[in-house]
Amino acid sequence: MGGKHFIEWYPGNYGIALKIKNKIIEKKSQYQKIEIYETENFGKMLVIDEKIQLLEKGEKSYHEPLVHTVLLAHPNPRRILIIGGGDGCAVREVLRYDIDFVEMVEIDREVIEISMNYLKIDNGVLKSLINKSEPRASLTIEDGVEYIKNCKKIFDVVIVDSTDPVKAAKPLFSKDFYKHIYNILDEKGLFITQAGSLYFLTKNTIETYNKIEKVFDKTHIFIFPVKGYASPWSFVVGVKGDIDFERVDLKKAEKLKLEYYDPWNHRALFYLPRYLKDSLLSQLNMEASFLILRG
Ligand code: AG3
Repeated sequence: MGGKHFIEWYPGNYGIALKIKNKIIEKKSQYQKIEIYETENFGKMLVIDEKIQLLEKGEKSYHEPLVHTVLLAHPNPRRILIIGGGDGCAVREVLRYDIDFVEMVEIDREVIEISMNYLKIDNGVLKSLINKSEPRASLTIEDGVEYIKNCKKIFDVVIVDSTDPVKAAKPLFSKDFYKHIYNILDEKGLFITQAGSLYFLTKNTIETYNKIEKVFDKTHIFIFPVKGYASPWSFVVGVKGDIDFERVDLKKAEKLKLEYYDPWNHRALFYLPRYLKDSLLSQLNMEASFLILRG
């Protein structure tokens, strides 16, 4: 393959490669190495510690299933918390709803600054968080684990938009952290996290599911094809109280004009590949097995 390219390697010597025009910026923050490239066909690309975080043309294939599945399934999502998401795309999607407030907690200020100045796909939301000019949104620069431990507020939906479970993001995949999330949710609440590539980071997917399943009243797992990641990518949803995550509000969905996630086909999310069912079934208790199999 001629020309300059970027490859993210996954376990199994499997990689995702993109032709690039040039590197726009590289910066080492206190926590990680942050890079932005201009790609040939997908606009800008954000890379953290050699791992592709998003492609400008395609990021919605990740942020739509991450945000809209839970916001359309919750009967009245008013108070939202995002852990991570420094590029501003998740909060941009959340602000499309009629909410009371969204709070974003990001550990790395540099991700926000670089995204605001070089990526610029957040619709100006990051600037409004910093200027405090969006009354419905606020930003805290803090480790999500610490924040949640000391948090006295109550939320309807918690979204974890993190990097893979290494370095600073590792504790965001712990059972302890999930317990704290459960505690800051109202009596009815939803929690969602990305859980890695189903085929290439399977251990991450299964472990995340198993931990959340021990803490939440009901747990769902779904996969989605994401541009720029080794798809299918997995997401795990924890339900607290009486909410049916298999139903979404189609009236609300109408106005959103989504590109990738189709709320009219929400149930399709739960038809899992045999591969995932088999891996989960070999490790789960009977009740959870029933849930997985019923699809
Ligand atoms: N979410 C990043 C998901 C993990 C990507 N992992 C990988 N490429 N190995 C955060 C960025 C999007 N807001």
